[in-house]
This record gives sequence, C-alpha cells and structure tokens, in this order.
Amino acid sequence: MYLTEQEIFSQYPALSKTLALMEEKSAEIKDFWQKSGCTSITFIGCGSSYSLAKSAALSARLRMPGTPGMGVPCYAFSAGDLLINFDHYRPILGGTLLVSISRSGSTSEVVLLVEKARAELKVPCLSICARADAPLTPLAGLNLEIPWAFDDSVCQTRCVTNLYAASILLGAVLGGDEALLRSVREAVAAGEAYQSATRESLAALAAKPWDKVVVLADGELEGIAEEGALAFTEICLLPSRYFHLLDVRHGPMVLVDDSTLVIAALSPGEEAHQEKLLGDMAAKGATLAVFSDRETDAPHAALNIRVPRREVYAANGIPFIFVCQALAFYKALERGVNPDAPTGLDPWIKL
Ligand code: F1P
Repeated sequence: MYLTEQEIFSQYPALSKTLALMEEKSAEIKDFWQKSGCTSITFIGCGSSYSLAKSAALSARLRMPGTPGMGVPCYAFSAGDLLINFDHYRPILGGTLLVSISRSGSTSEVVLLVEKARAELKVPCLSICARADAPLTPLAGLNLEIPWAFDDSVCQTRCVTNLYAASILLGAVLGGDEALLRSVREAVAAGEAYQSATRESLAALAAKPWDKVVVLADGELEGIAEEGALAFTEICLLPSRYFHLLDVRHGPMVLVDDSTLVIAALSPGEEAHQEKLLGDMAAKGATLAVFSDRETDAPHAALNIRVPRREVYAANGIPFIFVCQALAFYKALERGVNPDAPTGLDPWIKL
C-alpha cells in the first residue's frame, strides 16, 4: 500500500484527535488572544499551508466579534511575501497576532518571518503545527500541536485536512461559534463511512480520460479547494487550477474542454447560477464531479458526491478535500506515477 493512500485513509481518526485538542484548548486559546492585546490576526503559511491560511482567515473574519459591523481584521499571507516585503506590509503588521500554519514547523520563510516580526514588532505568534519541537515551537507563545496528523509522504493529505479543521476552528473558538464546532464534529463522525461509500466511484472516475483539472468552490472552502487543486499537480502531476464558482467564467472557461475534469463544490442556497454554470461546462465536454449537500443529483455530472447539509457549510471542506485527494491518488496509479515520490518536490522547503 502506498504511504499516500495510508495517510488519505487514516485522516478521520486523526481528525477526532484534532477536534478534541481544539475543544480541550479552547479556554487557553481565548485567554491567549485576550491577553495578547492584538487587534488583528494574520494567518501565514507556504504552499498548501498558505492555501489553508485563506480558509482560516475567512473563518475568523466571519466569526470574530469586534466593533459592531467591523469584526476583527483577519488576513492571509504567504509567508514568503511578508518576508520579502516586510517593510511594505509593516502598517498592517503592528498589533497583529501571527498564526502560523505548517506541517513541518521548519519551512524557512515561516520561521524567518516569525523571528523577524517578533524581533522588530514584538508581535506574538500562535503556531498550528503537525510537529512537536519544531524550529517554530519556541517562537510561538501558544502551540497547537497535532503530531498524529503528520504525513511522512512528500505530499500532504491527512495533514492538510487536520490543519484545515484546526485553523477554521480557531475562528469558531475565538468567536464562540458553537454551530461550526457541532458541524465539524458531525462531519468527522461521518467520515469513515463516507470514505468507504465513495472510494470506488472516485477510483472509477479517475479511470476516465481527463488530463487537467479545475476545482471550484466558494466561502471558507476557498483555501481547502485551492489545496485540492494543488493535490493534482503534486500527486498525479497534472495541471490543475482553483477558482471561485462563477469566477471560472471570467477567463479560465476558455480552457475548459473535453479533457477537463471539473470538481465543483456547490454552495447551499442559490441554485440557478450554479446549475447554469455546470450546464455550460458540460456543454464544453468537461467531465463533472459535483459535491453538494442538495437532495438531488446534478443532471450533468459524471459523479455526484452528496453529503448531509450541515449547520455551517465550512465543515464540508473536510469531506470535500477527500474527493480531490482520492481522485489525485487514483489518477496517479492510472498514469503510472508513484504518488509517494513526485519528482523534484521536497516535503518542505529550506531556503
Ligand atoms: C510547506 C510546503 C508544503 C508543500 C510542499 C513544500 O510546508 O509548501 O505545503 O506541499 O511540499 O512545503 P509546511 O510549512 O506546511 O511544512
């Protein structure tokens, strides 16, 4: 069995532990935020972890209390951008809480940036990391460690799902959003059965003759869906891009054709615009995998993945990422690519 496969299919037991950690640490997290005196939150990461930072920042921005109607400003930055352009961003970094997201806790940009921000701006850091005793550990005032999620494979799968859960829950903890906690709990409890029920149809879809991928999602799923697109590039070495649902019409649509797999996570509520988009992409010959919490199947889809409607949609980023990870894994096997050893990629980057 490939390591990547083992990690993809062991993400739910790890997620149970991550959820328990976030619940257990919630008082400590709130206390850390209150005592920090910070007025904004800046989520940072590189690669997959930067994508996750986007979901985390949106989750926190939507849930954090603050000046009525304003909320707490929450940003997502690639650590490399902040490191290189530190002086340019200085005006928004003073008084911020840096939240680093990282599997290794060793990525150079993240470590160098946290060191610099602490030294020059005296800002505190909260680290969400899959490794204990990492170079980042002593730099953070609060460490949320999830070593059970650490992936030994080059490409992160189990780890990103766990970092996503922990980082969107940070906003729920700080904003007191019990509904998101409940929804994540339900998604995690349903996970093993969901994986068993969908894996064969995902393997069958991987056997179809598509050779490029477009991943579409909105809301807090934006970061995890961007990571889903990256999974195809890294695991099965195929070109893949992420867009917001309707944004794909604004240019990228010209490249959607009969060799494209489109994986669309439909948002609850609105139907007409999303369905019209699916129809238009099907008319261009795309193979559609539609992930939704609707009660009926999307008519144009080669595969419908239906999940229960949760109180908070963000929780469905957890089952959604599995679709991308499993498809990328099975496609790698179809193509004769070793999913555990992508050429030219390291598990994390040392500058
Ligand atoms: C960051 C990262 C990974 C990416 C690649 C290189 O690692 O960019 O997200 O998949 O393997 O390193 P980390 O900071 O999360 O350990």
